[in-house]
Amino acid sequence: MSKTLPYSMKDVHYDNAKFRQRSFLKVISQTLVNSNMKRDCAKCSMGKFLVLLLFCGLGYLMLTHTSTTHSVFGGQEKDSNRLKVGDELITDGTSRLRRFLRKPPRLPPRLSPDEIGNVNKSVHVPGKLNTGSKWIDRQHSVKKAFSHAWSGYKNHAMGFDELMPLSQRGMDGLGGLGATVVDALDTAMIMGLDEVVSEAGSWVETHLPERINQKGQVNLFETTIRILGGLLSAYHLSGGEQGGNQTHKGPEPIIYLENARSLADRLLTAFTSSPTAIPFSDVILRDQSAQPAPGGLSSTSEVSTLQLEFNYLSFLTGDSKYSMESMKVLEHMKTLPKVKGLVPIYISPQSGEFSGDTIRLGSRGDSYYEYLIKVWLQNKASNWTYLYEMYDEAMKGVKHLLVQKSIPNGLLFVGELPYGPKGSFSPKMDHLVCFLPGTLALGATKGITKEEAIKRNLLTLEDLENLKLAEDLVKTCFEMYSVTSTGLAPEIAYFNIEGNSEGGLDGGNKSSEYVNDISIKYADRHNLLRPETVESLFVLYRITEDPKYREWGWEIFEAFEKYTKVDSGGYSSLDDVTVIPPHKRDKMETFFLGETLKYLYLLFGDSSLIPLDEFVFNTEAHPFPIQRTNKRE
Ligand code: DMJ
Repeated sequence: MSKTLPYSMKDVHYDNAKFRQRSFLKVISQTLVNSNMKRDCAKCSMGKFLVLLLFCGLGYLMLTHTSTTHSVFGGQEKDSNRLKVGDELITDGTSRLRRFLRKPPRLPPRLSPDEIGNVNKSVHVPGKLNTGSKWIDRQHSVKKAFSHAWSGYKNHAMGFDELMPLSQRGMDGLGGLGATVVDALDTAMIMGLDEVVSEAGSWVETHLPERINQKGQVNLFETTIRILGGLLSAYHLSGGEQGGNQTHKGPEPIIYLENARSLADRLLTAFTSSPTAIPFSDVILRDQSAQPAPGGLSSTSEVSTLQLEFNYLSFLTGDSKYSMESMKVLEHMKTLPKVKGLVPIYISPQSGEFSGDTIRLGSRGDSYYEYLIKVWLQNKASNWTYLYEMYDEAMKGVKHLLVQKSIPNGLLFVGELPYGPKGSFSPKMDHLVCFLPGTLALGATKGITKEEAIKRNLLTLEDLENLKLAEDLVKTCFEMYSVTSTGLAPEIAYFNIEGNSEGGLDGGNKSSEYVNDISIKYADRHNLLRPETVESLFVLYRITEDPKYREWGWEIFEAFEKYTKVDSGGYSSLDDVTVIPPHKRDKMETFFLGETLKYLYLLFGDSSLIPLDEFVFNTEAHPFPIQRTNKRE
């Protein structure tokens, strides 16, 4: 494994002083230098000397003048300031002068040439992103796709977890709680599809309570992110928090909250029956009991991807038990040994320790990293700074240990350490890892636009580095689609690196610039309609406002339309994305309606719809409002 940083500041050319917060004295001295005062000083006349004196006097007055300034991140204040986004400091003139005299000059967040271009454009006009009928039309196409997916499900599989679009029937792969109904519900609300909301909502009201009481084994994580998460966001979006002022068709919002609570009361047994803070992986709903997965271990990502949902439920009900139990997991994980913030993908509910050495941001690891920053963002009022610190350290670990560049054309990617930090590096990247660009961008600006964050001087150099990494990685994720014949990504890609070419097929699109950088193994050629890349495109678009992310999203959407649409209703997974026509697989995952189409719809729509500084999306794309106050106590 290369010891040099594959991704480092050498790739970021920040060299623009334009946005520095400069001291007034510096402004004056630089003005003098720029106007050749230095060169002319030798022959300085008395008049010029007086002008110089005047400038100095003015400078002193400005320095000592009392004023309100925004806190600034950077230099020595970086760590303590990082957590104070938006705070304002009142400084008095004397202390300001003292600071100026004592401290070395604070490093400004410098800007790359690209950034200079962006920032120099005219001031951001709200809504300017969303003009143009092209995007309205494209957003409408996504809505039509959702209706087509829903109609297939409704006609052939209503009440089952998933649609089998080819055989036109349903299957229960997630425990039988009607997962597609609940996963799709808030997407329909966001799209304003009243009829779907009404159909899905009535099903929840009529059937879900009984299912929750009577069904058997369910996975704690899947049930939390899809069902509990879907119910909670439906409650919010239907106006539940406005005291029954219903904003959508369907049942009274309280129905969603009651179901959420009844389900969560059962899911809690996974926590309470474990001998440690780490919950068991499965719950038997009708028995209200829990059990470990076969083999005894839980996935790291699964036990650490429950907190947004349980916290929000505590907030809504005023009952702290949900939040308390789920947060014990993260509080415990804080104490465990890590490798530069990175963690193994298994953990034991029996011992509470990590198990094995495998480190990756793909399956079983992914949303651990996502929830560290999102739970912190959701609960700023709780001051859980340890979460931000864990996230920050982990992202440094990612950059040092997992990010490399492919050959011959230099795509940045996130690989794996299957045998821990002392073992060899694997250039394997699951499509699941493509959540990371979005998470990195969100962690950098905390949901506001990059332009706004720069204007308010809120970004540390680390934030800018993470944002740059996010932009590079989302390009790689997009290229994982572009290199294939179908324009759809495989489940797993391998990147060719110096001294390690894994072998495998190329994607089949010979005209792609990166066809020699990416290999696909025979067993990994399938596509499950996953959302991670369009999720990151959506977040990157909202944050950078760069229209290329919308164009990339549109290309992906068109490929889904072309190759996965089933005439009789629904969309199918594919067996092989490298051949045309691809063989269809008889399954439509619930997250195609819950996540993939929702993110595409939001990507093409107005940025005031579910703003990223006011909502946090759970890992299944269910948006919860960010809590400004904490009702847990
Ligand atoms: C979803 O259930 C969630 O996004 C989860 O975090 C990862 N896997 C699927 C989508 O690919």
